[in-house]
Amino acid sequence: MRSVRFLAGLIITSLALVGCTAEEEPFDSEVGLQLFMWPWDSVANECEFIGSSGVDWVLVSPAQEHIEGGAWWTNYQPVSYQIQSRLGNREQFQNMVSTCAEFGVDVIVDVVINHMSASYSGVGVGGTSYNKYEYPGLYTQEDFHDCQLTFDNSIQSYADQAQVQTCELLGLSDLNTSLPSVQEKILGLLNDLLSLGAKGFRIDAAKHISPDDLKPIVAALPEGTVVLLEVIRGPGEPIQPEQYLELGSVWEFDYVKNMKAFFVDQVIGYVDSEARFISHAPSEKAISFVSNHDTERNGQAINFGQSRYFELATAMMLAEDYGTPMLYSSYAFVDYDGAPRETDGLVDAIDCSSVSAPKEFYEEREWICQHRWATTLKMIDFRNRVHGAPVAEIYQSETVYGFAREGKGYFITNVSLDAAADVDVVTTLSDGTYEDLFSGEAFEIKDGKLTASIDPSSAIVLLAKN
Ligand code: AAO
Repeated sequence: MRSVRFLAGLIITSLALVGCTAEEEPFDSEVGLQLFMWPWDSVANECEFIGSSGVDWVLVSPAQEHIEGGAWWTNYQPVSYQIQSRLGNREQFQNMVSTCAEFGVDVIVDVVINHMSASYSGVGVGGTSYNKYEYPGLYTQEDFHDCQLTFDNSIQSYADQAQVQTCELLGLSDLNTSLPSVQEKILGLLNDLLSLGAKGFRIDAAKHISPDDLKPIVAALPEGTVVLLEVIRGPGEPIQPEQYLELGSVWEFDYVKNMKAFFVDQVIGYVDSEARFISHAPSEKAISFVSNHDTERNGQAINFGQSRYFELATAMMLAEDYGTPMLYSSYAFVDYDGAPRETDGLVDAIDCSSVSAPKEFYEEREWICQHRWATTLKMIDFRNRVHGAPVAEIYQSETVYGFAREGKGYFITNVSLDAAADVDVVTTLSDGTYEDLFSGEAFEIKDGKLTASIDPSSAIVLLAKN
């Protein structure tokens, strides 16, 4: 099911920027999927499955030519705006986008436009010779910020807005995005990706680019371009996601932290939905997610190794009505830097076709294929079927959180590691026998109530029959 809900704020932005009408709504997709470090050919092969599972858009890793090296994060150090990376070339990118479009899946591409590389000299994976402040045919020294606010020009404090937006993130040469000539080059990249069929962008490190610098870039994009911004919510910081909402939608990092606190630490810090989302960006401008490639590495989120929690949290995200949910599909790693398996500098093809459930243990570099888990597929269907029904009858006890989607569905989970929980809860469902989407077991609803024992680390999910 397609919905008009996704990024309503973006629509308003687009209306303001380009004067389109509500009928020409730019992006109506509901469920997204980050395919972290997936090569273009593998995304193309997976798109039929992805489209049929009800996922509307995929977020792919940066496509720009990048520095050489074994770590996954070399993709975040561009050296030119050629579409040539360890994930594939320009032709493969275009083929991916058109194949996905055939199956109703839009491609959103991660773009690295805040900075270039941190290495003093080298040759990129597409053959471009560069040094930290010189990129032939693209940028020279004067296109970069020279913040002079810290001893090494690197960001030292997130409490200082000028540092964050003009000094170097992790020592990466920081583009002076206030210059119209730099904005033009960035627009060149974005328009090129759009010409290959991309639907929109994740703006990497958006926090490090002033909204004033981004505004003219976003305003110059064609009508309907999707803009999603990475602005990590940091407590007490001067730069917050809210400052970027007129440009597009933001990933809500507090959602991720709450999911981890709930499932991993068994801390339920909310009673009703208002309290639950109080610190969050408004739902219509937010992307909810369980993890991304940064948070699963920095301990802020549930990660692939906690696959049961990951499965339950993904289910809860799809069951509730906050934000636009983005699924995450990735590979197992032992050390922070570890990249997927590669041959001759290209990430090897991925085959998820045999995956249907989480495993307890994964080998290093094994693809997890979270988006193939049967419960996740059922929950996408659940989400589509309960669409428009408000959250009601929120129930909470020490380790249990449950809620109805008024008259259409019911979700309840017990996060205890070892104790079953007895519940007697109002579901808003009509009386009868229902099959739990999680276990396949039958549950009786009597007088609108579910009276059951919920196993530790599990959920009961019921869907109205009509
Ligand atoms: C690599 C090496 C570095 C080396 C560098 C240059 O690892 O050691 O210095 O090369 O040679 C990725 C990798 C990096 C990699 C980089 C370049 O993650 O390891 O560096 O490529 O190849 C900030 C930014 C945010 C950024 C995040 C990593 O604001 O934009 O750092 N994410 C994106 C990408 C990311 C990518 C880049 C940007 C760069 O998603 O994959 O880097 O293109 C606070 C702030 C956040 C800040 C973090 C940084 O967060 O609020 O804005 O993110 O600190 O630590 C609590 C707080 C929260 C705090 C958080 C910290 O939750 O509430 O406020 O803790 O964990």
